[in-house]
Amino acid sequence: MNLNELKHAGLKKWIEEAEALMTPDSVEVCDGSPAEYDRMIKVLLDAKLATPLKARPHSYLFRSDPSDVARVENRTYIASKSQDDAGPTNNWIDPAELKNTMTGLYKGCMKGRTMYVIPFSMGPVGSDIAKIGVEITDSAYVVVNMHIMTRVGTKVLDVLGSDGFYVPCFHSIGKPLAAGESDNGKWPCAPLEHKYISHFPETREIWSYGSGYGGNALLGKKCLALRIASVLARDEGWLAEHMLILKITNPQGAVKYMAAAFPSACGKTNLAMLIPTLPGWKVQTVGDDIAWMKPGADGRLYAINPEAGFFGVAPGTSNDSNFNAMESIKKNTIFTNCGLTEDGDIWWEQIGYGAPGKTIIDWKGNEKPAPQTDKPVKGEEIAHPNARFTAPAKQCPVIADEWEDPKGVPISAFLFGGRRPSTVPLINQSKNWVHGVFMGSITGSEITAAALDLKAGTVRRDPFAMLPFCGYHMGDYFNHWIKLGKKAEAEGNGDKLPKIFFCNWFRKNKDDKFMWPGYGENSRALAWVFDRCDGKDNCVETAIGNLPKPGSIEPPTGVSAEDMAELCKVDTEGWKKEIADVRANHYPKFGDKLPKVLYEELDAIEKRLNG
Ligand code: OXD
Ligand code: MN
Repeated sequence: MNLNELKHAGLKKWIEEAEALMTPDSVEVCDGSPAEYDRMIKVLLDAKLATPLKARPHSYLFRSDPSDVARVENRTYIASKSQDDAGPTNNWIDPAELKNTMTGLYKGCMKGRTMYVIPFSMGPVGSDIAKIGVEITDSAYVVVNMHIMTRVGTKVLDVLGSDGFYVPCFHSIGKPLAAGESDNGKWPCAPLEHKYISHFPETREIWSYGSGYGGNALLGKKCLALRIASVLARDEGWLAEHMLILKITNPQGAVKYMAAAFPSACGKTNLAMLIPTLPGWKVQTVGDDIAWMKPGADGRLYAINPEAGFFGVAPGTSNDSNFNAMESIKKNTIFTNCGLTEDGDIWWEQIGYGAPGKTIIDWKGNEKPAPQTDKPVKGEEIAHPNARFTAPAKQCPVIADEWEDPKGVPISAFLFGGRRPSTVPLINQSKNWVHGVFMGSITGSEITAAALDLKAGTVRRDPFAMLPFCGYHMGDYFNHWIKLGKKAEAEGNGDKLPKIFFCNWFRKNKDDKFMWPGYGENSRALAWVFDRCDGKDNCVETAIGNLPKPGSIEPPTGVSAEDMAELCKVDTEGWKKEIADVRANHYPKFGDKLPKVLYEELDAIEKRLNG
């Protein structure tokens, strides 16, 4: 599409200003067509950045620069006018200063390249809950990934009209090309000290520079759908959350939808696609990473998945851990930083089988002996531990029919969880909304000896799994949740709000062995939650919440009755320590903005534990 065909004068002006600053050789407005996708792939093949995979139709492997393999949290900024609005858990730079620095970097940054303009919708095009963004980028890799992860193109411009709202997103890999120069197989990006992933919450803008990878570059995902959207949600009275959305059907055919927040790498994609071991139960997927939720006219919270694809962590994904993900990536998939086998397929650690053939190319492009088993060898990984697949959500065999319903699906339950080897029970229902917000606020994973910056055994808190993704002060964010509950109650809709649960699939016994098998067996906990939402008599009230009544969750094979009892009991001493840790080390981080009712909740639980 030609720039002059754009109906939106503000958008046209913004693009022209970007062109003048970044001086690309040409500008293309993306139409989102399959032909455009194929043309971008050709550009990437010609630049020797993409490798076609013989074993998977229409699928390609990319190898990034070893310095550009993950989100860069220490280069990610929330540049609100006042530092206090960004809060103590976000990096902050004054917006004028940051724009000044980045304008310097953007000057001439697209020389020798094409500037692609990607109009995209987060959420079904035209949905009341959806939002439009426009990303300007000089990376064809970003264009193809955005094609899969969002809805791109002319249809989005039609909804935008001549004066619609969009979130403007600048992205450059920060590697201009000299005359006649080509990438020639070398992933283009800027050095770490020049990388910036910046958010301007007041003006709803995103400026990213220097990285071509994942959440740093596909700006619809973490940048728009979480950091900027969390600010929009605060201002407009809805929720933008780091949550999967699943549909669960019981043997009688009744349906509920649940949304769950876990810190990164706790198995959200696996839970969203799980195959229940409980006979007669069915789980289907609505989303695996992000949920946008708005109160509907009936007082219930309706959720959409703003994304159109899965950007999943590859290592660890196998037919055993996530069969449906493996089925989703059989074709039309982009792989990044995976191994390449002799027979032209991808491979990664814990894929379920050793690599076929004699040799394999690792994620750095080096030939290695093909591993006989899929066990990871620290520091010698064939696939980078954060290697990814980008696959269309519609390819998931268990995608729910209504996953693109513009009005969203009504949520019955929220689940919060992390990796907690001790203390936190398998599943626990909050006593009320505020207690549920308390559960979300103390979510986190216990760190292992592998993490260098904290003492093993301490809990790295990741409240609501939003710590790296909240675009404003986390204390205000907790308050936003509290207010949403109060408002629903004031309107007589308190009982329509989702019920809130704390869960933990990662309890260990004294021998450091997992007590719960997880994966498909988690359906047992989901079924209990389902029945809880219907008010079934399957719980006991305790000091820490409503726990499963003995016998209400049938233990899976291999879990003894004693272990089951242990998984579902109150560890009074453990919880006293937990409360003390939250009081001394966690809540004070948020200063005056920590809602008082959460301290009151802490006091109340402590009192019950001592009582
Ligand atoms: C992700 C993350 O990539 O949470 O989804 O880090
Ligand atoms: Mn995520």
